[in-house]
Amino acid sequence: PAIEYELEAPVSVEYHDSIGSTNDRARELAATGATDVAVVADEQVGGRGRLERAWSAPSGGVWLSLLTRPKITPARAPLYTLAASVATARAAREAGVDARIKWPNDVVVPVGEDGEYRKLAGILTEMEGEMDRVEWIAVGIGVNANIDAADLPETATTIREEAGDVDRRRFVQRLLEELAEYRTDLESVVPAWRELALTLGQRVRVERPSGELVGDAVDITDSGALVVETADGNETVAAGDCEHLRP
Ligand code: BT5
Repeated sequence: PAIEYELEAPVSVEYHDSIGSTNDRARELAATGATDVAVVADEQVGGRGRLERAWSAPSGGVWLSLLTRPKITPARAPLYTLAASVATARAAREAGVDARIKWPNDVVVPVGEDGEYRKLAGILTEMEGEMDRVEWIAVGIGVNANIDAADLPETATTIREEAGDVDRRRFVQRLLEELAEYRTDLESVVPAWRELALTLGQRVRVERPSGELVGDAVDITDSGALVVETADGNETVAAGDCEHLRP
């Protein structure tokens, strides 16, 4: 198989040369009661973004979903998205890419000084549970690794394009190790996130279920919500789409 590789990981790893979506496979595994499994694929033919968007996932990328059952409330689940973006940005930086994080779920490479960027990776966190307890969480991480940028949407970039190909085995291992560390100390991700954030200090437009918000992104909270300073005071946004505006 194209990507079947042995690695020392803190979880068990299931490999696929080609799959619909690693997040769908993680859901299937969740239904069997499994936990601490990473599903990794060379190619996805039905990759998903947030809100039913399609995610391009040709051969050569790092398409990974980690299924785990942390003892947390759903309110803290967004911290897993931040943890995945920090781990991904750090691994990409070690590969020589100027990776930064755009709230909430994008790892990007800045273009110029205006908060513009190209997208290198995206995170899709899905979960099931009750009000007070997460039953399982599937953290989906899609990294444009050893792929020609021409094979992806125009707004995308790849590790190949920015710095040359990476050893995907080591990259995946690195991601899983860092995610395992946050498992025992989830809050420690917040300061790490701040250091890599491209969004903080930007003028932003945030689309959230209750409507649009324009202001300056000034911080994130302990649970990973974005703090936006508007003419009417500060507002925190737990989830939404965020666009960087020109100053
Ligand atoms: C995301 O959604 O960024 C989450 C992507 C998560 C992908 C991983 S791969 C492993 C796991 N299995 C899955 O099926 N999914 C996860 P969102 O923020 O909604 O961004 C989606 C948008 O990014 C699309 O509408 C496109 O505009 C753009 N896009 C699609 N493919 C891309 C790519 N490979 N690189 C950069 N941008 C892309």
